[in-house]
Amino acid sequence: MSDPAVRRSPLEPVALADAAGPSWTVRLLAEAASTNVLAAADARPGLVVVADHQTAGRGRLDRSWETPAGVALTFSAVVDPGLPDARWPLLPLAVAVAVAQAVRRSAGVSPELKWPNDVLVDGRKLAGILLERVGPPARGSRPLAVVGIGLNVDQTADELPVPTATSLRIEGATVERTALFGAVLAALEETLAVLRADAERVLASYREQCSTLGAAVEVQLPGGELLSGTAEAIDGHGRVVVAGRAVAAGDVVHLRRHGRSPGED
Ligand code: BT5
Repeated sequence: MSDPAVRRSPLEPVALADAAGPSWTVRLLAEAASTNVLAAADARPGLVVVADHQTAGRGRLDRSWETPAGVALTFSAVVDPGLPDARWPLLPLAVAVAVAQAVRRSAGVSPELKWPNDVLVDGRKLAGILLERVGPPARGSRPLAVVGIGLNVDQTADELPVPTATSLRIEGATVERTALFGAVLAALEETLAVLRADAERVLASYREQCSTLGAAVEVQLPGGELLSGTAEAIDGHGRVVVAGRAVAAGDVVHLRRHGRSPGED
């Protein structure tokens, strides 16, 4: 049984700033429509906007991200990736690697990564990542990335919006949101530094954890076309290669996962 005091432990600005450390400026809001929208509107490297309750959380392609108050982490960190344009497509993969690392370290749960950047446990979604590019804010400066992360921490099954979701609590881990927040930001800084220095290392770590690799998949391409086949590789540009075709953007459905699908026991 969980302790209700831990379960509904509030986020608190000083504790969040301490957990984040000196590289970040944390802005905590009791409620916000979307932390990505707020962070993009005031994009400065190191700003992190956290909402204890996000009321209009955004997913990709006009989808939504839904979490109740007080039980999840929803935040957006503004970073200067310091990458040449050709390396930007690796950013979503690197953020997924960072979130997985933080979850492993703080919760002892080992997630898998679904291309490009879903963080799953046993086929169910634990975290979603929404990356947006802003700027460059001024002439001569570099574009920034708003890294939006939604992480299901303490939800019970009936607090999840879809049956394909899970939370750390459901996976048997009791974790303080504040500590996890600090761990995600630390892992993000670490992974971005590795990405700048040696992108192959991040790709290797991504491939190791990527459950899309080798799976039978269906990819909905941006134009609406459906591509089916085996996901054969994640190439050096972060693209998934399906039936011989390298795909840079699209929605992937895993058709079979080790002989079972999410929801099956
Ligand atoms: C994502 O989109 O996975 C990106 C989600 C990013 C959310 C963060 S929260 C902080 C920041 N501020 C924002 O406004 N957004 C970011 P996508 O791959 O499109 O997945 C969306 C789909 O996931 C929905 O259509 C639902 O099926 C499902 N979903 C919604 N809420 C969920 C949840 N809490 N847990 C698991 N799945 C969820």
